Amino acid sequence: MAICGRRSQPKLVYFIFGVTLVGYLILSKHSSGDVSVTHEREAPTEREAGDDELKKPVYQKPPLDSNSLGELGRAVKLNLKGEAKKEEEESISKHQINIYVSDKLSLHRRLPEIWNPLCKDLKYDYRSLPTTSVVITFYNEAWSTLLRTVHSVLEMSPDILLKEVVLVDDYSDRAHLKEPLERYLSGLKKVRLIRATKREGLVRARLLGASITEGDVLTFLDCHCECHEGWLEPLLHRIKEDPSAVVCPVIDVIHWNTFEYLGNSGEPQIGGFDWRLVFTWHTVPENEQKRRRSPVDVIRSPTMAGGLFAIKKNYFHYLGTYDTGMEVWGGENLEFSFRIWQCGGSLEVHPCSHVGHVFPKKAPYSRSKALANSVRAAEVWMDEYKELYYHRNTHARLETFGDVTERLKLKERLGCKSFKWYLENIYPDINVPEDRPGMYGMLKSQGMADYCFDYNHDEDKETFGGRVTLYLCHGMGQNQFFEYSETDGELHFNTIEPGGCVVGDNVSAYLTMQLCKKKGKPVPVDHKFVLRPDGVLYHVASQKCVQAVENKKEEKRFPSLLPCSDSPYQKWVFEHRSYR
Ligand code: LR7
Ligand code: MN
Repeated sequence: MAICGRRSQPKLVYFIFGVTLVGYLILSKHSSGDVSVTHEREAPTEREAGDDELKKPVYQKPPLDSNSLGELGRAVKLNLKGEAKKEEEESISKHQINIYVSDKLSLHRRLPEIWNPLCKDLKYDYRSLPTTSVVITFYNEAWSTLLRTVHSVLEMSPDILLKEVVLVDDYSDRAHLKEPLERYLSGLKKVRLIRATKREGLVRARLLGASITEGDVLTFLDCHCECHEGWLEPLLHRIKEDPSAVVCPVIDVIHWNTFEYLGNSGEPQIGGFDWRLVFTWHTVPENEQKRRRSPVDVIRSPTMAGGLFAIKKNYFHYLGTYDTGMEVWGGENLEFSFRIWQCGGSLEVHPCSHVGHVFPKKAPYSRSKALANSVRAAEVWMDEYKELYYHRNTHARLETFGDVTERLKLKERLGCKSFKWYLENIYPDINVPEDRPGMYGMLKSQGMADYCFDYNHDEDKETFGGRVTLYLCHGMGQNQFFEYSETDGELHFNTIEPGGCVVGDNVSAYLTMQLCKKKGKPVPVDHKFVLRPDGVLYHVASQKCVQAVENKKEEKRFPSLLPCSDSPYQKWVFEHRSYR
């Protein structure tokens, strides 16, 4: 890619909410660059020729060199030694992404074709689709992941639909994102760069970007994405059809270490949440499958992951954009999801729109603000259900979260529906815990002082089947948060969704964690317990009682099923505390 002379046009930009955000903006609307144009397909028929003309991207991808690393989304495995190995490791610890590998891949690589074959048959009336501005914010992103995102948008989006790409630098401090980036971008059509003058966090950075856009639709992307063929049309088409639809692409995984593109043409997953307000993925529920007439119809989703979606610009404003009291990272995705549904919109995933996202090994920067952001979401949208969240996250109730009166006024003004309505109509599959007084919190042994039920759930592997143990009570919820449902007789481990249930085994005497039954289905008999007023926890199937047992050899403690007695080791009590 040639770097052309810089033709920038500085311009002051005022943040819509009157904050002291002044950005420096590079506009390069000229066409330049010696990008090679290739025609790989056979000569099209006449009718298609018109279509092909309209589909023409801003830039064509350079000719395919299928031998080059990572082409077509293939995994890259370098057997590095010595200095190179060290460099690779350093790049991982700095970015939590293997940037050493990323740097070796083409910024223009192609992806494998992974969409549902039916998607290819969808026809769009390009002239009548709304235009879009793609907004990408970044904070200290590596060069190659950022620019691969930009090129991928330019090369995968029809020129007539893409108004511009607006990049927002959220006050990064790395040298490559300063002058070198400006120089590089000035050689690209339709790309604008704007800089925040302090760290704004992704919410305000996105709003800063949105405030200068000119397209009809805002499309947000993270700064380490790659767009699949045909990613944009379905989003815009759906919004044209229903201007109150907020539409997400299917998010495919780009592996942080190998850059393999892991997508598939099967049914995509949709978003949910658990009662700690953690975003979760789910398969499409039956009732939604029934509602859809075709595998290429949109899928309604209770929540979104947050980073990748398209929304009509004026509808975004109508809905109150974002909660500008949210800092850095986290919480805004659930807040926005609740708001979209409760205030009359719909949130959908389009199975024909695929975008890859590099999921880092772990968080590359501090995300400590996420808690306050989640509390803001809970306070504004969850009504009395916020208590379920606070029970499971004892720190949350004590967190200072600022002022939300403006957001509550917005809710009032828009006449938004209740959280109860949202749960019943939009997310009927979620388990709503009962949280009856004295039946949630840590489940503490009476005989074995200060030991509580504990389950170590490996969230990445979504492991079930492990043994429930006893561990020193810590009172912080999380691994020690259990809830007894009187209705079902189930002991829920409520930090995971779909919920974990404690299950007793007659033979081994173990209590293990299993996936709970689906909502509305009969309770399996080995899930059933009776919590008696005297603290005895009786397991119905085995007719035994739960006893605190110490395994001296292993120095471990377990709740186990033993014949009932009046031992204090068979007495349990729920305790709920708040700690600072
Ligand atoms: O202070 C910041 N300023 C920023 O501009 C922090 C971040 N950012 C940028 C950042 O450079 C990136 O482009 O904001 C974007 C999102 O940050 P990431 O990539 O660190 O977030 P993530 O991918 O780990 O997290 C997901 O959840 C976030 C909750 O706040 C945001 O909604 C992200 O956009 C979202 N990403 C996705 O939905 C992609 C799929 C991941 C999943 C699930
Ligand atoms: Mn991301």
